[in-house]
Parts: sequence; C-alpha cells; structure tokens
Amino acid sequence: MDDTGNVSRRLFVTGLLASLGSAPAPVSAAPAHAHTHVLRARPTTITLGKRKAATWAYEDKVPGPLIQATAGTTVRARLVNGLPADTTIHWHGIRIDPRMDGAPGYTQAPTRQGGTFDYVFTVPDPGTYFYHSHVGMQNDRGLYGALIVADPREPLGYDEEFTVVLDDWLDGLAGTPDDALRRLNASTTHDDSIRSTALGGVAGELRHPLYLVNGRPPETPMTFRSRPGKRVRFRVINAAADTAFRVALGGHRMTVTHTDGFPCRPVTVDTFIIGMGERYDFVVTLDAGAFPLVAAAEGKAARAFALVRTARRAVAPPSDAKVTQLDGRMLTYQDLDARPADHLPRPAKTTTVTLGMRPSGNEWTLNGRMTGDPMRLRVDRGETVRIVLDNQSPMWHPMHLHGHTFQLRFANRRGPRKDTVNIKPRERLNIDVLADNPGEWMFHCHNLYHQEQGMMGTLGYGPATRRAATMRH
Ligand SMILES: [Cu+2]
Repeated sequence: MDDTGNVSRRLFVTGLLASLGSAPAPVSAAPAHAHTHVLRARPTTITLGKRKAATWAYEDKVPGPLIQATAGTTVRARLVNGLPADTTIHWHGIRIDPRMDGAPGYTQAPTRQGGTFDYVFTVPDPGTYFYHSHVGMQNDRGLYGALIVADPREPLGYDEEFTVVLDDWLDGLAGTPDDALRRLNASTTHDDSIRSTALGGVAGELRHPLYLVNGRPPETPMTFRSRPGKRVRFRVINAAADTAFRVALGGHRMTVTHTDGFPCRPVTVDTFIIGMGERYDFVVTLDAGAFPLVAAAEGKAARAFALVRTARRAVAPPSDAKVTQLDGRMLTYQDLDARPADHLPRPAKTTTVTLGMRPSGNEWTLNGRMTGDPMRLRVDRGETVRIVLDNQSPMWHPMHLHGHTFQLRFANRRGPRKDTVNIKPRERLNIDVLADNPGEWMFHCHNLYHQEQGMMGTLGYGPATRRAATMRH
C-alpha cells in the first residue's frame, strides 16, 4: 500500500473498466518469475502519532507489507524469523494447503529464532484477507498485514479501492500483550482497572491506549484521497486482538458487498460491526468534502479514525466528530446472502459446539474443553456438517475456522459465506461446513486473549488417530 492507501493502479484500472460497463478485462497473470515477498519478523520501533512504541513487526512496518495476488495464482512469501521467539504466519481465510497454514503444532512446526520458512500456496478465491502470526500473543503486536486477492473477472464496478486495517494497540505503550494476558489472568471479573467494563464489555475486555487505522492513531490520521462522484470500494479488516469495531463513514451510507472475501447480495446500511478476524467490503459514491471514517471500539468509549478527502480545501473533521451514521441502520448477518453459486449443500449431520466460560472469568471453553485437551470435531471428506454455535457465556466470541469457509444458515433462509463469525452472548448460530480440505485444522475464538485462555479446538478428517489425538498447540 502506498501512503494514500490505494492498493494498486492495476486494480484501479480494472475497476474503472468494469465501472464503464465494458467487458471485465482479465487482470494480467503474475509474471513467470513469480515475486517472492520477504517478511522479516523482528523487533523494531514504530511511530504512533507523538509516541514511539517498541514492538515486533514484519519489515519494520505496521501493518506489514501489503500482499496482492490474483485468484488462482501462487503466492510466495519467505518468513525470516528475527524475533527472540518461535513464530509462524497464518493466512487468515485462505482455503490453503494445511502445510502452509501457520498453525503451530497442528499443521506445521513453528519457525525457530534465526530460521526461515517459505510459504508457497495457491489463493483459490478472490477477496479481502490478512496474514498474522499464530504463536502466542504475537498477533497483538505488529505482526499482521493485508492480503488482497484480485478477481480476474471482477464483476463489481468501482473506480478505486482502499484497504482499511483496524487494530487495538497496547504493545510498547502499556507493557506487552504477554504482560496484559498475565494481568488479566491474575485479575478478577470485577477488576475495572484492567478490564474495559468488566464482563459487561461483552465485545472485548481490555482498555487499549490507542486504536489504529493502517497503523495510525487518530491524532495523525490516515487520509484516503479521492474525488467527488468516485465509486470507491473499501476493504475493512479487523486485525485487533480484543476489540470489535462499529464502522461508519460520515455523510454517507455504505453498500456492503462482501464479507470474509466472499460476495454477498449488496445491502445498503449506515454502519456495521466487525469482529476480530472478520472482513467487510463496502462501496460508496463519495460526496465533495472531507469526511470522518470512524471505527468505534464497541463498548470501550474510544475510536479508530481516518479521513476520506475529496476536496483539497475542505476543513478536516476532528477525530471526535459526531457521526450520526454510527446510530443508524446497522447491518445484521440476516441481511446477508451468498451468491447462489456459493451456496453449500444441505448438511448430512449436525453437531453442537457450546462456547463457555469457567467461573474465574479467565478460562474459556469449547464443549467444556480447553486447549490442552481440546474439543475435536471429526468430519468425513465431502460431507457437509452443520455446527450449532451455542454461546452460553457473557461475551462475544468471533469463531474462526481454518482452511474452510462456511455458510451461515437461518431458520428459513441461507446466509453469507464466512470464515469468522461473531456469536453474541446467549446467542445461537448455525454454520454449515463443506469438508473439502483434509487436514487437522484449528477452530478457535479470534479474541486472542480467549484463544490463549483455552478457547481453541480442532476440526479434523476421518476417525481420530493417535497422531491427531496427541497433537498439541
Ligand atoms: Cu472468545
């Protein structure tokens, strides 16, 4: 991404042609000497407005380098581990070869300090994805970046696109994420000095000093520059560890076109909530002026903030600008429906996964089990399985399944294809999974603190084997 957040001229031109109504121009295939992205994970110091923060990042940048690819082609990325710890890279949402999934102890061994690992994998589906470390609390440092997979026959007409990566930030400003996890583990559910609003916070527990858009705090906001009348696609990624965001663009309604990479029937709303690990794409025709793009940290009385500017002289709104759209019509999962081509077959069987909390408030369970002796779902290749996600705890859990996308199913209708779904307290949601990618896959809460406090299970193929049963996170 360049400093304007504009991901590439190639995508711009493709979108422009599509918007003019011409036949979608195939994007030129990747050159034969396919480019290898180098991702050096190492300690570094970044600037966050007026502050400096020591952190761990890829290529000394937060977010890490933007990776762009075209659906059906091969991505090559070399991880160089300069961290004082093991690490991996998980390619979140990609229907990937399990050996490239970056799930330590499940699909690959972690890369040791000083080591390298070549991630080479096909990206089968276009869409908005991201990558991040999957070791311990590393994802709550700066170890994440956007992965955008272009559609060679992009059917959506738009003039240009911007990638918006949201994050909650504490590393180097309030200790490290490991310190925060230790404090949380030592605290009680009533200790408000650590937790945002104790368990009443529901969407996330921790107070973070800053909330970021593309690595920038509100005091030095990211500015997305365009022109009045342009039809712009925003790709929003929630890379936060413990924060759901409510997103709105001042003065505009937004038409949501994709979630978790997959297209859905377009829905026009004022705002949407994006859980950790989720992605939404929306399209807006921009007015003339300077507009606040706000991602309010749900339940935390703080926000991430950026500017969308289409007029050079327009006065920039302040970072605390009132954005009435935040209280307007909100997107729900029931609003979304996958394309018919993406509908999954009817499920052959149903299984329930109960999302639970132990009384300490610091231990999170799937079917009563935790990471050390995890829930193990078994599926057979080719079948569709319905999983009923039954949240019997007082917090939100954005559940993420590796290696697959699933389809939400409501009482009388189908829903969107997704790989991460937010389940609210006391809520039940049905997801159908087509077992088309054999492996032993992580199935876990994408609140990183919950993940590290036990909320990690597996979905594997065939009868449980000794190997599968003895694998450990
Ligand atoms: Cu959770």
